[in-house]
Amino acid sequence: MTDKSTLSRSSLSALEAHCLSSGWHEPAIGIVHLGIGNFHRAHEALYTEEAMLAQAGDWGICGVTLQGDVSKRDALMAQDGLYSVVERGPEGVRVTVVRALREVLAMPFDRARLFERFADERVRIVSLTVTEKGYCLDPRTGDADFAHPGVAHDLAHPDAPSTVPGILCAALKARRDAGKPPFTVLSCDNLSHNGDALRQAVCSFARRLDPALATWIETEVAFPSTMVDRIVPATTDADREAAQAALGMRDEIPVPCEPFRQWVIEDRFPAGRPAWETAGAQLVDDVAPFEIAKLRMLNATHSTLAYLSMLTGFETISDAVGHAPLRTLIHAMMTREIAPTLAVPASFDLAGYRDALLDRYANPALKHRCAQIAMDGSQKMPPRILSTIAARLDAGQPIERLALAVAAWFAFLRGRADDGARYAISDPLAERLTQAAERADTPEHLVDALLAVSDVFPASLARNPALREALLRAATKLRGGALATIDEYARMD
Ligand code: CS2
Repeated sequence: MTDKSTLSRSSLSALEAHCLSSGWHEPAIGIVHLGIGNFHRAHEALYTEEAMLAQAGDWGICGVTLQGDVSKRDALMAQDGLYSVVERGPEGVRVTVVRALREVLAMPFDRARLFERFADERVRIVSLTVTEKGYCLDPRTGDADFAHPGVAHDLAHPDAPSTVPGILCAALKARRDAGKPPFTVLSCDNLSHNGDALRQAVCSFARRLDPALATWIETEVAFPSTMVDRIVPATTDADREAAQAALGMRDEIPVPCEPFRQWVIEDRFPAGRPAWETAGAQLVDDVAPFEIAKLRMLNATHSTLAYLSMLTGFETISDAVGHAPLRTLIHAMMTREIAPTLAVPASFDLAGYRDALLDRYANPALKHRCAQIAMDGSQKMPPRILSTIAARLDAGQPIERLALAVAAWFAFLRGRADDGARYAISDPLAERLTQAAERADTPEHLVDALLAVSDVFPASLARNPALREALLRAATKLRGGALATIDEYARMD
Protein backbone atom coordinates (compact mmCIF):
# COMPACT_ATOMS: atom_id res chain seq x y z
CA MET A 1 0.00 0.00 0.00
CA THR A 2 1.39 3.37 -0.89
CA ASP A 3 -1.34 5.48 0.72
CA LYS A 4 0.20 6.98 3.83
CA SER A 5 -2.67 9.23 4.89
CA THR A 6 -3.88 8.51 8.42
CA LEU A 7 -7.29 8.20 10.00
CA SER A 8 -8.97 11.48 10.92
CA ARG A 9 -12.53 12.74 11.33
CA SER A 10 -12.21 14.58 8.01
CA SER A 11 -11.51 11.29 6.22
CA LEU A 12 -14.57 9.54 7.69
CA SER A 13 -16.67 9.99 4.57
CA ALA A 14 -14.20 7.80 2.68
CA LEU A 15 -14.49 5.11 5.33
CA GLU A 16 -18.23 4.49 5.38
CA ALA A 17 -17.80 0.86 4.41
CA HIS A 18 -15.77 0.34 7.57
CA CYS A 19 -18.03 2.24 9.95
CA LEU A 20 -21.01 0.60 11.61
CA SER A 21 -23.43 3.08 10.05
CA SER A 22 -23.12 6.37 8.24
CA GLY A 23 -25.82 8.10 10.31
CA TRP A 24 -23.39 9.41 12.89
CA HIS A 25 -23.77 12.63 14.88
CA GLU A 26 -20.78 13.63 16.94
CA PRO A 27 -21.91 13.19 20.57
CA ALA A 28 -20.93 15.34 23.54
CA ILE A 29 -18.84 13.54 26.13
CA GLY A 30 -20.96 11.59 28.61
CA ILE A 31 -18.46 8.95 29.76
CA VAL A 32 -14.99 9.40 31.24
CA HIS A 33 -13.07 6.16 30.99
CA LEU A 34 -10.02 5.55 33.19
CA GLY A 35 -7.54 3.14 31.57
CA ILE A 36 -7.80 3.68 27.83
CA GLY A 37 -6.12 0.40 26.86
CA ASN A 38 -6.90 -2.07 24.10
CA PHE A 39 -9.61 -3.84 26.07
CA HIS A 40 -11.84 -0.81 26.49
CA ARG A 41 -11.39 0.20 22.87
CA ALA A 42 -12.57 -3.22 21.62
CA HIS A 43 -15.33 -3.58 24.21
CA GLU A 44 -17.20 -0.74 25.98
CA ALA A 45 -16.32 1.83 23.30
CA LEU A 46 -17.76 -0.39 20.58
CA TYR A 47 -20.89 -1.24 22.58
CA THR A 48 -21.34 2.47 23.24
CA GLU A 49 -20.95 3.38 19.59
CA GLU A 50 -23.56 0.78 18.63
CA ALA A 51 -25.88 1.95 21.40
CA MET A 52 -25.66 5.55 20.16
CA LEU A 53 -26.44 4.42 16.62
CA ALA A 54 -29.53 2.58 17.86
CA GLN A 55 -30.65 5.35 20.20
CA ALA A 56 -29.11 8.82 19.91
CA GLY A 57 -27.50 10.14 23.07
CA ASP A 58 -24.51 12.11 24.24
CA TRP A 59 -22.28 9.27 25.30
CA GLY A 60 -19.01 10.27 23.65
CA ILE A 61 -16.01 8.99 25.58
CA CYS A 62 -13.09 10.83 27.14
CA GLY A 63 -10.36 8.20 27.64
CA VAL A 64 -7.69 8.67 30.28
CA THR A 65 -4.31 7.01 30.62
CA LEU A 66 -3.30 6.95 34.28
CA GLN A 67 0.35 6.08 33.61
CA GLY A 68 1.37 9.40 32.10
CA ASP A 69 1.44 7.70 28.70
CA VAL A 70 1.66 10.84 26.61
CA SER A 71 2.60 8.92 23.48
CA LYS A 72 -0.63 6.94 23.63
CA ARG A 73 -2.63 10.13 24.11
CA ASP A 74 -0.83 11.83 21.25
CA ALA A 75 -1.18 8.86 18.90
CA LEU A 76 -4.93 8.67 19.53
CA MET A 77 -5.45 12.42 19.31
CA ALA A 78 -3.39 12.59 16.09
CA GLN A 79 -6.19 10.43 14.66
CA ASP A 80 -8.93 12.55 16.32
CA GLY A 81 -9.67 9.65 18.67
CA LEU A 82 -10.44 7.33 15.75
CA TYR A 83 -9.01 3.82 15.56
CA SER A 84 -9.97 0.50 14.06
CA VAL A 85 -10.97 -2.74 15.67
CA VAL A 86 -9.42 -5.68 13.80
CA GLU A 87 -11.62 -8.67 14.52
CA ARG A 88 -9.75 -11.89 13.78
CA GLY A 89 -11.89 -14.99 13.43
CA PRO A 90 -11.76 -18.30 11.60
CA GLU A 91 -13.58 -16.66 8.68
CA GLY A 92 -11.01 -13.91 8.27
CA VAL A 93 -10.50 -10.33 9.36
CA ARG A 94 -13.13 -7.60 9.83
CA VAL A 95 -11.99 -4.02 10.30
CA THR A 96 -14.34 -1.48 11.92
CA VAL A 97 -13.54 2.18 12.57
CA VAL A 98 -14.78 3.35 15.99
CA ARG A 99 -15.85 6.97 16.48
CA ALA A 100 -17.09 7.06 20.07
CA LEU A 101 -13.76 8.15 21.57
CA ARG A 102 -13.73 11.95 21.47
CA GLU A 103 -10.85 12.97 23.69
CA VAL A 104 -7.81 11.38 25.31
CA LEU A 105 -6.07 12.73 28.42
CA ALA A 106 -2.86 11.64 30.14
CA MET A 107 -2.58 11.89 33.91
CA PRO A 108 -0.95 13.68 35.62
CA PHE A 109 -0.31 16.16 32.78
CA ASP A 110 -3.96 16.78 31.94
CA ARG A 111 -5.28 16.80 35.49
CA ALA A 112 -6.99 20.19 35.21
CA ARG A 113 -8.76 19.21 32.01
CA LEU A 114 -9.83 15.88 33.50
CA PHE A 115 -11.33 17.60 36.54
CA GLU A 116 -13.25 19.95 34.23
CA ARG A 117 -14.77 16.83 32.71
CA PHE A 118 -15.57 15.37 36.11
CA ALA A 119 -17.30 18.63 37.06
CA ASP A 120 -19.41 18.62 33.89
CA GLU A 121 -22.85 17.26 34.68
CA ARG A 122 -23.14 15.81 31.20
CA VAL A 123 -20.60 13.21 32.33
CA ARG A 124 -22.91 10.64 33.85
CA ILE A 125 -20.65 7.60 33.91
CA VAL A 126 -17.02 7.13 34.93
CA SER A 127 -15.93 3.65 33.87
CA LEU A 128 -12.66 1.84 34.48
CA THR A 129 -10.35 -0.80 33.05
CA VAL A 130 -7.26 -0.29 35.16
CA THR A 131 -6.37 -3.99 35.78
CA GLU A 132 -6.55 -5.64 39.18
CA LYS A 133 -3.61 -3.74 40.63
CA GLY A 134 -5.12 -0.38 39.67
CA TYR A 135 -7.67 -0.68 42.48
CA CYS A 136 -4.95 -0.48 45.17
CA LEU A 137 -6.86 -2.88 47.42
CA ASP A 138 -5.59 -4.29 50.67
CA PRO A 139 -6.34 -7.99 50.14
CA ARG A 140 -6.78 -8.56 53.87
CA THR A 141 -9.49 -5.94 54.43
CA GLY A 142 -10.82 -5.04 50.99
CA ASP A 143 -10.24 -1.36 51.86
CA ALA A 144 -7.85 0.88 49.94
CA ASP A 145 -4.32 -0.21 50.75
CA PHE A 146 -3.07 2.61 52.97
CA ALA A 147 0.47 1.21 52.84
CA HIS A 148 0.51 1.65 49.03
CA PRO A 149 2.80 4.61 48.25
CA GLY A 150 0.33 6.08 45.74
CA VAL A 151 -2.57 5.88 48.21
CA ALA A 152 -0.43 7.43 50.96
CA HIS A 153 0.51 10.22 48.53
CA ASP A 154 -3.13 10.84 47.63
CA LEU A 155 -4.18 11.04 51.28
CA ALA A 156 -1.49 13.65 51.87
CA HIS A 157 -2.28 15.51 48.62
CA PRO A 158 -5.98 14.96 47.93
CA ASP A 159 -6.00 17.73 45.31
CA ALA A 160 -3.30 16.06 43.22
CA PRO A 161 -4.41 12.43 43.23
CA SER A 162 -2.79 9.71 41.14
CA THR A 163 -4.52 6.48 42.20
CA VAL A 164 -8.01 5.26 41.38
CA PRO A 165 -9.40 5.71 44.93
CA GLY A 166 -7.79 9.16 45.13
CA ILE A 167 -9.00 10.34 41.73
CA LEU A 168 -12.58 9.09 42.17
CA CYS A 169 -12.80 10.52 45.65
CA ALA A 170 -11.61 13.97 44.48
CA ALA A 171 -13.96 13.89 41.49
CA LEU A 172 -16.98 12.92 43.59
CA LYS A 173 -16.08 15.53 46.20
CA ALA A 174 -16.07 18.20 43.49
CA ARG A 175 -19.56 17.11 42.44
CA ARG A 176 -20.88 17.12 45.98
CA ASP A 177 -19.28 20.47 46.82
CA ALA A 178 -20.88 21.99 43.72
CA GLY A 179 -24.27 20.59 44.71
CA LYS A 180 -24.37 18.47 41.55
CA PRO A 181 -25.59 14.88 41.27
CA PRO A 182 -22.85 12.25 41.11
CA PHE A 183 -21.90 10.10 38.13
CA THR A 184 -22.22 6.32 38.20
CA VAL A 185 -18.91 4.48 38.67
CA LEU A 186 -18.60 1.41 36.45
CA SER A 187 -15.79 -1.09 37.02
CA CYS A 188 -14.99 -3.25 33.97
CA ASP A 189 -12.09 -5.26 35.40
CA ASN A 190 -11.79 -8.96 36.17
CA LEU A 191 -12.32 -8.74 39.93
CA SER A 192 -15.00 -10.61 41.83
CA HIS A 193 -17.89 -8.27 42.67
CA ASN A 194 -15.97 -5.52 40.92
CA GLY A 195 -18.50 -2.77 41.70
CA ASP A 196 -18.58 -3.58 45.42
CA ALA A 197 -14.79 -3.89 45.52
CA LEU A 198 -14.36 -0.46 43.97
CA ARG A 199 -16.99 1.07 46.21
CA GLN A 200 -15.18 -0.18 49.30
CA ALA A 201 -11.84 1.12 48.00
CA VAL A 202 -13.28 4.58 47.34
CA CYS A 203 -15.38 4.81 50.52
CA SER A 204 -12.58 3.60 52.81
CA PHE A 205 -10.28 6.19 51.25
CA ALA A 206 -12.90 8.94 51.55
CA ARG A 207 -13.56 8.07 55.20
CA ARG A 208 -9.96 8.86 56.12
CA LEU A 209 -10.22 12.28 54.49
CA ASP A 210 -13.77 13.40 55.08
CA PRO A 211 -16.27 11.05 56.78
CA ALA A 212 -19.25 13.09 55.54
CA LEU A 213 -18.03 12.61 51.96
CA ALA A 214 -17.76 8.86 52.56
CA THR A 215 -21.35 8.79 53.78
CA TRP A 216 -22.50 10.84 50.76
CA ILE A 217 -20.74 8.41 48.39
CA GLU A 218 -22.24 5.43 50.19
CA THR A 219 -25.75 6.78 49.90
CA GLU A 220 -25.68 8.66 46.59
CA VAL A 221 -23.25 6.90 44.23
CA ALA A 222 -24.05 3.72 42.29
CA PHE A 223 -21.22 1.24 41.65
CA PRO A 224 -22.86 -1.46 39.50
CA SER A 225 -20.89 -4.67 38.97
CA THR A 226 -20.20 -6.01 35.49
CA MET A 227 -18.82 -9.07 33.77
CA VAL A 228 -16.79 -8.16 30.71
CA ASP A 229 -15.49 -10.64 28.17
CA ARG A 230 -13.54 -10.37 24.97
CA ILE A 231 -10.05 -11.64 24.22
CA VAL A 232 -8.01 -8.61 23.19
CA PRO A 233 -4.28 -9.12 22.62
CA ALA A 234 -1.67 -6.36 22.37
CA THR A 235 -1.38 -4.57 19.01
CA THR A 236 1.29 -5.79 16.58
CA ASP A 237 2.57 -4.63 13.20
CA ALA A 238 0.39 -7.33 11.61
CA ASP A 239 -2.67 -5.46 12.96
CA ARG A 240 -1.42 -2.15 11.55
CA GLU A 241 -0.93 -3.86 8.19
CA ALA A 242 -4.39 -5.47 8.29
CA ALA A 243 -5.98 -2.09 9.08
CA GLN A 244 -4.09 -0.36 6.31
CA ALA A 245 -4.96 -3.08 3.78
CA ALA A 246 -8.66 -2.72 4.60
CA LEU A 247 -8.90 1.04 5.04
CA GLY A 248 -6.38 2.23 2.50
CA MET A 249 -4.95 4.52 5.15
CA ARG A 250 -2.71 4.24 8.19
CA ASP A 251 -3.98 3.47 11.63
CA GLU A 252 -1.07 3.49 14.08
CA ILE A 253 -3.13 2.14 16.96
CA PRO A 254 -5.63 -0.50 15.81
CA VAL A 255 -6.93 -3.06 18.33
CA PRO A 256 -6.98 -6.77 17.48
CA CYS A 257 -9.65 -8.96 19.07
CA GLU A 258 -11.67 -12.13 18.69
CA PRO A 259 -15.20 -11.99 17.20
CA PHE A 260 -16.82 -13.08 20.51
CA ARG A 261 -17.84 -10.48 23.06
CA GLN A 262 -20.05 -10.43 26.13
CA TRP A 263 -21.05 -7.82 28.67
CA VAL A 264 -23.32 -8.47 31.62
CA ILE A 265 -24.18 -5.35 33.59
CA GLU A 266 -26.04 -4.76 36.82
CA ASP A 267 -28.68 -2.24 35.82
CA ARG A 268 -28.15 0.56 38.36
CA PHE A 269 -27.52 3.87 36.58
CA PRO A 270 -29.41 6.65 38.37
CA ALA A 271 -27.97 9.26 35.98
CA GLY A 272 -28.83 7.25 32.87
CA ARG A 273 -26.77 5.09 30.51
CA PRO A 274 -26.37 4.31 26.82
CA ALA A 275 -28.85 1.77 25.45
CA TRP A 276 -26.13 -0.91 25.64
CA GLU A 277 -28.77 -3.65 25.42
CA THR A 278 -29.31 -2.65 21.78
CA ALA A 279 -25.71 -3.72 21.19
CA GLY A 280 -26.24 -7.09 22.86
CA ALA A 281 -25.25 -6.32 26.46
CA GLN A 282 -27.24 -8.21 29.11
CA LEU A 283 -28.69 -5.90 31.77
CA VAL A 284 -29.45 -7.97 34.87
CA ASP A 285 -30.23 -7.62 38.57
CA ASP A 286 -27.35 -9.81 39.73
CA VAL A 287 -24.09 -10.20 37.83
CA ALA A 288 -22.36 -12.42 40.40
CA PRO A 289 -23.10 -15.83 38.80
CA PHE A 290 -21.79 -14.65 35.41
CA GLU A 291 -18.79 -12.90 36.88
CA ILE A 292 -17.71 -15.83 39.02
CA ALA A 293 -18.25 -18.33 36.20
CA LYS A 294 -16.10 -16.22 33.88
CA LEU A 295 -13.31 -15.68 36.40
CA ARG A 296 -13.16 -19.31 37.48
CA MET A 297 -13.60 -20.90 34.04
CA LEU A 298 -12.03 -18.49 31.54
CA ASN A 299 -9.54 -16.43 33.47
CA ALA A 300 -8.41 -19.37 35.63
CA THR A 301 -7.69 -21.59 32.64
CA HIS A 302 -6.06 -18.69 30.82
CA SER A 303 -3.63 -18.24 33.70
CA THR A 304 -3.03 -22.00 33.94
CA LEU A 305 -2.28 -22.22 30.23
CA ALA A 306 -0.04 -19.16 30.46
CA TYR A 307 2.17 -20.40 33.31
CA LEU A 308 2.52 -23.94 31.96
CA SER A 309 3.29 -22.47 28.53
CA MET A 310 5.95 -20.13 29.86
CA LEU A 311 7.72 -23.23 31.22
CA THR A 312 7.29 -25.37 28.11
CA GLY A 313 7.80 -22.58 25.56
CA PHE A 314 4.36 -22.40 23.88
CA GLU A 315 4.14 -18.79 22.79
CA THR A 316 0.41 -18.28 22.30
CA ILE A 317 -2.80 -19.65 23.81
CA SER A 318 -3.70 -21.33 20.52
CA ASP A 319 -0.29 -23.10 20.51
CA ALA A 320 -0.99 -24.19 24.09
CA VAL A 321 -4.42 -25.74 23.43
CA GLY A 322 -3.05 -27.20 20.19
CA HIS A 323 -0.98 -29.51 22.43
CA ALA A 324 -3.49 -32.31 23.00
CA PRO A 325 -2.49 -33.27 26.57
CA LEU A 326 -2.68 -29.65 27.71
CA ARG A 327 -6.12 -29.26 26.14
CA THR A 328 -7.23 -32.49 27.87
CA LEU A 329 -5.91 -31.21 31.17
CA ILE A 330 -7.71 -27.86 30.88
CA HIS A 331 -10.92 -29.59 29.81
CA ALA A 332 -10.75 -31.87 32.84
CA MET A 333 -9.88 -28.99 35.14
CA MET A 334 -13.03 -27.15 34.11
CA THR A 335 -15.24 -30.25 34.14
CA ARG A 336 -14.04 -31.91 37.32
CA GLU A 337 -12.72 -29.17 39.55
CA ILE A 338 -14.16 -25.79 38.52
CA ALA A 339 -17.68 -26.20 37.12
CA PRO A 340 -18.94 -28.15 40.18
CA THR A 341 -18.17 -25.11 42.38
CA LEU A 342 -20.35 -22.74 40.35
CA ALA A 343 -23.90 -21.83 41.35
CA VAL A 344 -25.34 -20.69 38.03
CA PRO A 345 -28.97 -20.42 36.91
CA ALA A 346 -30.36 -23.64 35.39
CA SER A 347 -30.34 -22.03 31.94
CA PHE A 348 -26.54 -21.54 32.09
CA ASP A 349 -25.01 -24.48 30.20
CA LEU A 350 -21.60 -24.94 31.81
CA ALA A 351 -20.49 -27.74 29.48
CA GLY A 352 -21.37 -25.58 26.50
CA TYR A 353 -19.55 -22.64 28.07
CA ARG A 354 -16.45 -24.80 28.59
CA ASP A 355 -16.47 -26.06 25.00
CA ALA A 356 -16.97 -22.56 23.61
CA LEU A 357 -13.97 -21.36 25.66
CA LEU A 358 -11.76 -24.10 24.24
CA ASP A 359 -12.87 -23.13 20.72
CA ARG A 360 -12.10 -19.47 21.41
CA TYR A 361 -8.64 -20.39 22.74
CA ALA A 362 -7.95 -22.42 19.58
CA ASN A 363 -8.45 -19.36 17.31
CA PRO A 364 -5.12 -19.39 15.44
CA ALA A 365 -5.53 -15.87 14.05
CA LEU A 366 -5.54 -14.18 17.43
CA LYS A 367 -1.96 -14.85 18.58
CA HIS A 368 -2.72 -14.05 22.20
CA ARG A 369 0.67 -14.21 23.89
CA CYS A 370 1.00 -16.26 27.06
CA ALA A 371 3.55 -13.74 28.39
CA GLN A 372 0.82 -11.07 28.38
CA ILE A 373 -1.56 -13.20 30.45
CA ALA A 374 1.26 -14.29 32.79
CA MET A 375 1.68 -10.73 34.10
CA ASP A 376 0.45 -9.71 37.57
CA GLY A 377 -0.12 -13.24 38.88
CA SER A 378 -0.21 -12.03 42.48
CA GLN A 379 -3.35 -10.05 41.65
CA LYS A 380 -4.91 -12.66 39.39
CA MET A 381 -4.44 -15.91 41.31
CA PRO A 382 -6.81 -15.12 44.23
CA PRO A 383 -10.02 -14.39 42.27
CA ARG A 384 -9.25 -16.80 39.43
CA ILE A 385 -7.92 -19.92 41.16
CA LEU A 386 -7.56 -19.60 44.93
CA SER A 387 -11.26 -18.91 45.44
CA THR A 388 -12.09 -22.21 43.73
CA ILE A 389 -9.43 -24.03 45.73
CA ALA A 390 -10.87 -22.62 48.97
CA ALA A 391 -14.40 -23.69 48.03
CA ARG A 392 -13.25 -27.22 47.19
CA LEU A 393 -11.11 -27.61 50.28
CA ASP A 394 -14.05 -26.50 52.43
CA ALA A 395 -16.11 -29.25 50.84
CA GLY A 396 -13.30 -31.82 51.26
CA GLN A 397 -12.88 -32.20 47.48
CA PRO A 398 -9.65 -32.89 45.55
CA ILE A 399 -7.73 -30.00 43.97
CA GLU A 400 -4.89 -31.70 42.07
CA ARG A 401 -5.25 -29.80 38.79
CA LEU A 402 -5.88 -26.45 40.45
CA ALA A 403 -2.82 -27.03 42.61
CA LEU A 404 -0.81 -27.71 39.45
CA ALA A 405 -1.87 -24.30 38.17
CA VAL A 406 -0.58 -22.63 41.33
CA ALA A 407 2.63 -24.68 41.29
CA ALA A 408 3.17 -23.69 37.65
CA TRP A 409 2.92 -20.04 38.72
CA PHE A 410 5.50 -20.72 41.48
CA ALA A 411 7.85 -22.36 38.95
CA PHE A 412 7.28 -19.51 36.48
CA LEU A 413 8.42 -17.04 39.16
CA ARG A 414 11.92 -18.52 38.95
CA GLY A 415 12.23 -16.60 35.68
CA ARG A 416 13.38 -19.35 33.31
CA ALA A 417 11.72 -21.88 31.05
CA ASP A 418 12.52 -25.59 31.13
CA ASP A 419 14.99 -25.08 28.28
CA GLY A 420 16.82 -22.42 30.29
CA ALA A 421 15.45 -19.40 28.37
CA ARG A 422 15.05 -16.43 30.69
CA TYR A 423 12.09 -14.06 30.83
CA ALA A 424 11.16 -11.10 33.01
CA ILE A 425 8.48 -11.18 35.71
CA SER A 426 6.06 -8.27 35.63
CA ASP A 427 4.07 -8.08 38.86
CA PRO A 428 3.55 -5.45 41.55
CA LEU A 429 5.04 -7.97 44.04
CA ALA A 430 7.78 -9.08 41.62
CA GLU A 431 10.68 -8.39 43.94
CA ARG A 432 9.34 -10.38 46.88
CA LEU A 433 8.03 -13.20 44.72
CA THR A 434 11.11 -13.68 42.58
CA GLN A 435 13.46 -13.50 45.57
CA ALA A 436 11.45 -16.17 47.34
CA ALA A 437 11.35 -18.34 44.20
CA GLU A 438 15.02 -17.93 43.32
CA ARG A 439 16.28 -18.69 46.82
CA ALA A 440 14.30 -21.91 47.10
CA ASP A 441 16.47 -24.90 46.27
CA THR A 442 13.86 -27.60 46.87
CA PRO A 443 10.14 -27.89 46.04
CA GLU A 444 9.43 -27.69 49.82
CA HIS A 445 11.26 -24.38 50.10
CA LEU A 446 9.55 -23.03 47.02
CA VAL A 447 6.06 -23.95 48.21
CA ASP A 448 6.62 -22.76 51.77
CA ALA A 449 8.25 -19.48 50.76
CA LEU A 450 5.43 -18.58 48.40
CA LEU A 451 2.58 -19.80 50.62
CA ALA A 452 3.98 -17.34 53.18
CA VAL A 453 3.20 -14.35 50.93
CA SER A 454 0.13 -13.18 52.82
CA ASP A 455 -0.90 -10.64 50.16
CA VAL A 456 -1.75 -13.65 48.01
CA PHE A 457 -2.54 -16.50 50.41
CA PRO A 458 -4.90 -15.84 53.31
CA ALA A 459 -3.82 -17.67 56.49
CA SER A 460 -6.62 -20.22 56.11
CA LEU A 461 -5.13 -21.39 52.79
CA ALA A 462 -1.48 -20.99 53.73
CA ARG A 463 -2.00 -23.32 56.68
CA ASN A 464 -4.13 -25.90 54.87
CA PRO A 465 -2.21 -29.22 54.80
CA ALA A 466 -4.15 -30.63 51.81
CA LEU A 467 -3.21 -27.61 49.74
CA ARG A 468 0.44 -27.75 50.78
CA GLU A 469 0.64 -31.44 49.91
CA ALA A 470 -1.01 -31.02 46.51
CA LEU A 471 1.30 -28.10 45.76
CA LEU A 472 4.34 -30.12 46.80
CA ARG A 473 3.33 -33.01 44.55
CA ALA A 474 2.90 -30.66 41.58
CA ALA A 475 6.05 -28.63 42.30
CA THR A 476 8.10 -31.81 42.56
CA LYS A 477 6.74 -33.12 39.25
CA LEU A 478 7.39 -29.78 37.54
CA ARG A 479 11.07 -30.02 38.50
CA GLY A 480 11.20 -32.98 36.12
CA GLY A 481 9.80 -30.87 33.27
CA ALA A 482 6.46 -29.22 32.52
CA LEU A 483 5.70 -31.31 29.42
CA ALA A 484 5.99 -34.58 31.32
CA THR A 485 3.91 -33.13 34.15
CA ILE A 486 1.18 -32.03 31.75
CA ASP A 487 1.11 -35.56 30.31
CA GLU A 488 0.77 -37.09 33.72
CA TYR A 489 -1.97 -34.72 34.93
CA ALA A 490 -3.84 -35.12 31.64
CA ARG A 491 -4.09 -38.85 32.32
CA MET A 492 -5.28 -38.40 35.91
CA ASP A 493 -8.78 -39.69 36.80
C1 CS2 B 1 -6.61 -12.57 30.43
C2 CS2 B 1 -7.80 -11.63 30.26
O1 CS2 B 1 -4.74 -11.14 30.39
C3 CS2 B 1 -5.42 -11.90 31.08
O2 CS2 B 1 -5.13 -12.15 32.23
O3 CS2 B 1 -7.01 -13.69 31.13
O4 CS2 B 1 -7.43 -10.37 29.86
C4 CS2 B 1 -8.83 -12.22 29.28
O5 CS2 B 1 -8.32 -12.27 27.97
C5 CS2 B 1 -10.10 -11.44 29.29
O6 CS2 B 1 -10.59 -11.35 30.60
C6 CS2 B 1 -11.14 -12.07 28.37
O7 CS2 B 1 -12.35 -11.46 28.56
